[in-house]
Amino acid sequence: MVCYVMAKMASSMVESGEDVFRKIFKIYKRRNPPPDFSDVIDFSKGVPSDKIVAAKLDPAAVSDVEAARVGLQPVRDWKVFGLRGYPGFIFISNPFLPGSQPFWVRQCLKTYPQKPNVCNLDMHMSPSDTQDIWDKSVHGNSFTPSGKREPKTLLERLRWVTLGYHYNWDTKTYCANHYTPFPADLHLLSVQITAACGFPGFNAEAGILNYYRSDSSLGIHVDESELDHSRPLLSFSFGQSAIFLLGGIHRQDPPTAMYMHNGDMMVMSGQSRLLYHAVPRIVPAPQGHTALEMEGCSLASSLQDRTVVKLVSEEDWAVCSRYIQSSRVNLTVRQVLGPGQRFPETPSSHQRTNAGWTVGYHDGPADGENGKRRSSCDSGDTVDT
Ligand SMILES: O=C(O)CCC(=O)C(=O)O
Ligand SMILES: [Mn+2]
Repeated sequence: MVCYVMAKMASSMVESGEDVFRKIFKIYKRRNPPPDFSDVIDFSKGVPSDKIVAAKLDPAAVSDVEAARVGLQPVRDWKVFGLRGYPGFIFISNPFLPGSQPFWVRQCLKTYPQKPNVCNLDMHMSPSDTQDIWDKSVHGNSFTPSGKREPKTLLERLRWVTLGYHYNWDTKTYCANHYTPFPADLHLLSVQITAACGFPGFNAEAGILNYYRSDSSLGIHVDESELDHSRPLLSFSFGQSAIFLLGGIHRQDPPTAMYMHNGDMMVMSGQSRLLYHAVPRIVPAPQGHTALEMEGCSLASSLQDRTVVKLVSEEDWAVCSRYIQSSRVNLTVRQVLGPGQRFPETPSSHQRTNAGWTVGYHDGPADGENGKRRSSCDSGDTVDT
């Protein structure tokens, strides 16, 4: 049945000029009438699906102590899945230890948006204004100098943050001279996960955080700006759930829809490293998924000296937990350069297009119904997916 629908879509594309991926993206994005979610794969339910296949990890690559230091369960306990037809795609259903996630959520909301990292607000605000996004949002008064009420806090207006080699949304490149140190804690987390997935020696060099509200979406794109595509791309999801669409190498390949819930992780590697993907919709987290109990933090606190994961204060957690009750944070980690590789001399010379169609990248989640994406400077210059 699904195949029949897809075939119909492919043939109607010729008439409408719209590719299959975009059609399915629009179906899942639609509010009225809401789409049928029954085909969306939910790895957390362990629902048998003929699309889900076993994925093999290397549990010996990461000791239990090393895993616990970054807040992960022992690798042998991870619930890991692959997808038929997507070699190199690995889905890990929330591998975090109870109580360790508040730390990573706090890093995403409080620490990583800090300078010298770059965020969307920098594009039209002065460095002093974007200096303390967290403090200004949590403690600042909510009134502008003119006495008018500020509609949103800076934290609520945050849409993306870049780490390490800062992605240039306009040229769609990374470059050697726009680099700030990659967060050591996130590097370690990424190294442990990639080692368990069979990629020793991963070097986390660039990160993109996307902040989604309940009406945000992320356009169809391929992550191909990194110079070494043999290295995997990691993706972490916190807070509300997303419908994630994973397509093929062509826009007319029908994508597979899956839920990404709080704590879930994806690894895109091998033949699945350069596939089209998108987030058409944010959906409410299933009951209990974001209720990250604070008592679990005592586990981290008893190991404080040896762990990367630190105790989150109740005050900070109150802000984080309120945020993720209505929003989603996605964090992707990328290795940009292969071993010994350097950036080409001319910054634009590694931009690529494929015959007949330009491989698009995205410029952060877009809000609302219009199906457009935000430009890097948030100027209203939008790009259609
Ligand atoms: O939010 C997601 O799950 C996807 C993010 C993504 O594809 C990206 O940042 O490149
Ligand atoms: Mn992507």
